[in-house]
Amino acid sequence: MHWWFAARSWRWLIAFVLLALGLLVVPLPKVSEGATHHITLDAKQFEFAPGRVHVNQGDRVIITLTASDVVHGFYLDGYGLETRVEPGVSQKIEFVADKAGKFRYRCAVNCGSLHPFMIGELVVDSNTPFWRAIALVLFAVTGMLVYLWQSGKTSQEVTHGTI
Ligand SMILES: [Cu+2]
Repeated sequence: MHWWFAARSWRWLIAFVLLALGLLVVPLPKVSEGATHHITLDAKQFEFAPGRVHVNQGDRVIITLTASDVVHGFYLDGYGLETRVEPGVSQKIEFVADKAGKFRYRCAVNCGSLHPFMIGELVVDSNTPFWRAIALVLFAVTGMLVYLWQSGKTSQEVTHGTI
């Protein structure tokens, strides 16, 4: 076995072990750990009440949609959820807010002159805990140091080899 092959596989082995450790230390976000939000959303000409809904990423959201005057609709951007609600007959929409960001919900049934302005906003806060970010940074720095250390060693070996 050539020396360079040994050096390379050694480096790959370290990279692999670090990656495995990193995956152990940094667990993937669990969708099931979120809270459940029951939200009653009333649609009327020409607004939703509440006009803004705030949840955390991974939360289960159960929206009870009502219409207090005419037939309205509900369409949630980003999640592609859609329903139609008639006065007196409430509708349930249930989903897990797994995407972080701001998503507009809008009326999906033409309910009158100001229908295009019937827009609300769902805010989904990212729930990456602080320690998880720290672990990621430590993992990256350790990996970089090991890499630099290994490449320094290899260049020394190269120098020795050419002499
Ligand atoms: Cu409408």
